[in-house]
This record gives sequence, C-alpha cells and structure tokens, in this order.
Amino acid sequence: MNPSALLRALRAAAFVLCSLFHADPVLADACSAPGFAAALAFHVGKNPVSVAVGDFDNDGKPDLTVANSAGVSVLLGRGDGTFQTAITYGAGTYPNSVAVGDFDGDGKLDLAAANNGSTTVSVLLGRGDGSFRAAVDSVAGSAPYALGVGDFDADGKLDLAVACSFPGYVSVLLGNGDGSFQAAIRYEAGAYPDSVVVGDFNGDSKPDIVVANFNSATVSVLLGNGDGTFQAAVHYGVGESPFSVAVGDFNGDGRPDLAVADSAGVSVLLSKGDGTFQAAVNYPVGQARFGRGQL
Ligand SMILES: [Ca+2]
Ligand SMILES: [Ca+2]
Ligand SMILES: [Ca+2]
Ligand SMILES: [Ca+2]
Repeated sequence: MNPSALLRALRAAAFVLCSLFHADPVLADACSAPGFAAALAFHVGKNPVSVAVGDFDNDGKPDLTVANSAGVSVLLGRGDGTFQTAITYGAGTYPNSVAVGDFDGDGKLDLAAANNGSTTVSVLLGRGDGSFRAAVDSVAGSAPYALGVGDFDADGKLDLAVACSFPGYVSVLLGNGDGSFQAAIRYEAGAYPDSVVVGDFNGDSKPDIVVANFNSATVSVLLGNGDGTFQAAVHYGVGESPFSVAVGDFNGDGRPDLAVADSAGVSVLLSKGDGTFQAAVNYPVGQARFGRGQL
C-alpha cells in the first residue's frame, strides 16, 4: 500500500469508528478519549481507502460504502453497530474515494467513486433496497483521487468535483440527472490534490470547492459562479503534505472555516466570509507524522 493509500485507510477507519460511537450517546465522547472500545471488523475488498455513510435500503439504519481495490463495497447496517456481509460492486481501477448522492433524482441514494487507476469516475445507481446497478463510468481526468458532490449550476441535478491528482487540477462534471455527466471542465489546482470539500465560503449560496494539494503544501479555493463554472483557484499555504480537508465553523462567527490534516498537525484557516481566508494556524496533534515516502 502506498503512503497515501495508508493515510486514506487510517482516516477511513477513524471516520467509521467516530460514526459508530456518535450514534450512541453513551459513547459519544469516545472519539476524544484516549481509548476505544474493541474494534469490530467487517471484511471488504483489499486496501479499503475511503468510506461514506447513507441509508441505501431505506430502513432508517445507516449503511456503509467503502472504496477498495476490488471496487465499491456496501455493508447494510443492522442498526446495532454491526453490518451484514459486504457486497462488492465493480468500479474503475483502484477507486480511491466514494461519495453518496442521488444522481438520477429518483429519491434513492447512489454512489460515485473516483478511480485513481483510471481516468474516470464511476456512478452506481441505487435501487433503494440496498443493491446497486452496474457502474457507469464518466471521464474525469488524470488519476482521480477524491471527489465532492454539489449542484454547481443550480439545476437540481447533482454534479461532481473531482481532484485529479496528476499533475493537479479539479474536474467539474455537471450532472445530466440520470447518472451521466457532461464533459469534464478542468480548473488548475496545486500539485497532487488529494481531498475535496464543497461548501459556500463567500455566502452567496453558490457552492464553492476547496482541495488540499499534497505536493504543494496548499489548499486551493475555487469560488463558484453558480452556473457550473468557477473562478480561478486561490491558494493558501498549510503544513507539508496536506492529505485531508474538512469544513466547520470553528470560531462561531457563522462562517465556514477549513481544517486541514497535514504532516505538521492540523492547519486551521478561518474564513473572512468573502471567500478568502486568514493565514493558516497550525496545531500539532500527537506524535505521529505522516508524509510521502515516510512509511
Ligand atoms: Ca439501511
Ligand atoms: Ca438515485
Ligand atoms: Ca447541477
Ligand atoms: Ca459561494
């Protein structure tokens, strides 16, 4: 497993654990405590690298989908923290990130995967009973690594923002509303973008895109024009080797800020509310430090 894949796996495991614990108020503080209850393991394909949550069979119990080297695995939840045996669906080569959305507007959750070993994203339309149709692939660009979901042109049909990791750009694929997409439009980012979030960072109700760039120690902010196009990326320095970016309002001013996991810890960029951000402040976390080539 390459270092990036391992980091993805670690993040995925932590996310799953937090999701499970936070479903139980008795254990809600477990993720901030130094110890965990014994882990429950559920088999999926090899090299699991990304996980997302949705209720795929509409029974009110959250289910999991996991991207791995065999494709996209789906684990239906029993509602008690355990899951049924995974069913794995084929996707492109080495799907590295999976996201959930209703891409054909039928009210049933679908899956989208970024195929790092291909040039594509795969969409698997859900039947609403926990099963999925065969993947349909759309070209995104070079080495898709991560993806985010939003309606970038406000037509009610979900679109995708795909971090294409080599040499580094964001592909925007506008949805046709049936699980297919228009031809990808590319926007320059930093080097090796490996994480994507979608949010509204300038308060105009038009979704914007942020990517973390592993090889350039930056995040790139692309403000949306609301018609499916985006302004040129603005880059902000963070710690070395950023590999995950998340959104939250960390100072309670109602403006979404950014938190970036990198080799120095966590870099926090507070929003100015106009789509720009203050300089990153880095907070070291623990002693473990990861970076390309260190593992
Ligand atoms: Ca379910
Ligand atoms: Ca659907
Ligand atoms: Ca759309
Ligand atoms: Ca916006």
